[in-house]
Amino acid sequence: MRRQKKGSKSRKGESFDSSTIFTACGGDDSKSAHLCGLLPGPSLKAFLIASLLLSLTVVSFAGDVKGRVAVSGGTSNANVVVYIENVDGAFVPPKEPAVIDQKHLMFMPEVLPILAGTTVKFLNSDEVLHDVFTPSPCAGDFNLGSFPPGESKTHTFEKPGCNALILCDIHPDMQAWIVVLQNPYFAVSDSEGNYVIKGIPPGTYSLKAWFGYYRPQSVRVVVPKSGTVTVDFQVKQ
Ligand SMILES: [Cu+2]
Repeated sequence: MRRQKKGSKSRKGESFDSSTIFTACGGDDSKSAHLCGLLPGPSLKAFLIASLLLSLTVVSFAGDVKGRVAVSGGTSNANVVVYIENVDGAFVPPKEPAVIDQKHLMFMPEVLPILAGTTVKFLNSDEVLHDVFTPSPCAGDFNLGSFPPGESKTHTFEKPGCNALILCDIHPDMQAWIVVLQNPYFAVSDSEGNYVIKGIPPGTYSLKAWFGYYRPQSVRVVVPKSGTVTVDFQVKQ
């Protein structure tokens, strides 16, 4: 470590007392050398914390991807999931569950992308019984049974790449999709087809657009260290 003059300024503008650092870490004082690394003084601690914060700042580059999705033959451009297929790293699912409500005999939302490991809470805000189940093997082919108004049931979706079809055994017209993804860099298009994915680590990725039974689209995208890349899609049956 380079010796600093007493009272010199760090890069974060904090003043360090170099005598404290060198007393704790030996320097010219061989008697105290054995303490180095075991009992850092307050100034050394502050220096290490400042260095850590600085290094975190350096790696926090991120870019955005946005665009517009057109659904061929559709009456709306909503509910297309646009996502980065794979991003290096392990991502921790949110502690709070995602929510799908059942209201007016519909699942709301009808398309829900989630990070793998996320728990989904199914509410019943109607005045009738609902029964939530999936025939999708990747989601465990579960049936949560019927439950009355005001109650809820939960299920955790573990497998990335699983597109789970969610149905109600009582109302055959009810349908939703839960799209389980490897990372949190995803978005759902609004009725105009607009989407935006923010804060993506810079790199080259496969960007995908998914819409139910339509053919999935895939393009290569280079996410910059800052700024926005625009990618439009047209999804077809
Ligand atoms: Cu139902």
